Amino acid sequence: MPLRLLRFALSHKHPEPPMFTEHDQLGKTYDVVIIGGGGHGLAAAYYLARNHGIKNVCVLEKNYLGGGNTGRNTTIVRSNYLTPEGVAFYDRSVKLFQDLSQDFDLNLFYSTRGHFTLAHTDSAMRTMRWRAEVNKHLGVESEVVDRDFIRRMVPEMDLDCSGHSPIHGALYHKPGAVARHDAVAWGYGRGADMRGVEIFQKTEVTRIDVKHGKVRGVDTSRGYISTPKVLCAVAGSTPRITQMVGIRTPIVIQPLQACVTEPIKPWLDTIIVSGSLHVYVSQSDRGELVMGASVDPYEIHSTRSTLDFTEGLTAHMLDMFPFLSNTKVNRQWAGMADMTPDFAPIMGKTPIEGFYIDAGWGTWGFKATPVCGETMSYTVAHDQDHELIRTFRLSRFKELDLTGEKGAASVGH
Ligand code: FAD
Ligand code: PYC
Repeated sequence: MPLRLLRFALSHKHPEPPMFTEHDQLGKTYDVVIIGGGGHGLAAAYYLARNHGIKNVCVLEKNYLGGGNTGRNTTIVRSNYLTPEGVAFYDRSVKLFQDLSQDFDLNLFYSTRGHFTLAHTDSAMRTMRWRAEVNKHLGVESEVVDRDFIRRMVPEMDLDCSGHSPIHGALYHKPGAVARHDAVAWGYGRGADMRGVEIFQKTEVTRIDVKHGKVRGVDTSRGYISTPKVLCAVAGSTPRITQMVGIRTPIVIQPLQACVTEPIKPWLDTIIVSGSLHVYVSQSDRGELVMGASVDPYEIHSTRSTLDFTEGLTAHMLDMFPFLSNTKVNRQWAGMADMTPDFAPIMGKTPIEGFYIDAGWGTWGFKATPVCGETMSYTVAHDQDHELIRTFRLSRFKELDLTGEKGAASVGH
């Protein structure tokens, strides 16, 4: 290797410009401690500082920012949900996404593509009509479309799916979009940092100090912090954290896997989801097909990935798009999805004073990142659940008052 290159390699004179400040030491006390440096934790920190002037806040991340489900998802953003409460909540998120690149001065590659949820049976068509009516009623653009419409928009698709499961029609949701997931985390992180929030990577919360039903502080891998308020935003690690404060939730952790192909020429400018075939796919700006399936059918707290998944997914992709038979899968991975029985999140205050939860994000939480930040920061600042999240309160399970969103989940489960 030429000596000149080696000198650059060994020099510390030209470090990469940091996205946010690296603090040497944890403070002794903060007004709010946020556990989890994924999109949700960072967004809550950003809006606490920006909307509520609460800046004595730290975000503790046991690995690196965005390394959890935020950096592992297939980046689909949409608001075509089933319940009126769900539609209103996710619609707010889609609206917040529109201005984020400008707010952050960072390109999030937010790209509105249109989103098809395919129906392969009469009963699926009924659910699509139901969703379309609820969506339209709340001002969200969704409509049931027929095979001709789908053929015009995606001429490459075999609408008979090789005879296995012919497509009857679809729910078409024009605002459906994709965005660059890491950039969302970085944008919120940088924005929070610029407003005085302290972010610590490689810092794990190991215990939560609760006395007489009230939060007093947290133990971390770098020492103790005293605080009256803790926000738990750890997705697939939620059961470990709720155990620390003695709260039970119905969350179970199931792996959700995804993969990308090699880059190929652009041919897919929309997002396709098939619940019956357990497939969702979009094409990235680099040309890769970004694809996923439903959750693995068992509880396991691990991010291992399997050959079974790739075989099942690619077989169903070929039912719809047989011309891809020579396309290579380049990478695959998994995240830990925090699944709830009704496919809606768990958000808000808890029976422990000063302990707030933002969890149950399963396979559907990336799109909610902005609205979670906005509503959870309000909830923490005012010690009162924001009106948009009341339907997601933890106590709904005890009250048997569920918010059933299974019919709007991205794939069959
Ligand atoms: P995360 O990003 O997981 O962040 C939580 C963080 O907490 C992690 O970084 C973790 O290291 C940290 N942490 C855990 N324990 C501790 C501790 N003790 N101390 C400190 N830090 C801790 N949603 C969509 O809307 N659209 C999609 O297309 C989509 N596709 C998906 C595809 C896959 C393969 C997966 C896995 C998920 C998908 N999702 C999708 C869901 C979405 O990714 C998640 O719901 C969302 O990213 C959750 O964000 P978060 O910030 O809550 O959690
Ligand atoms: O919630 O739209 C979604 C989604 C797509 C893939 C995984 N989740």
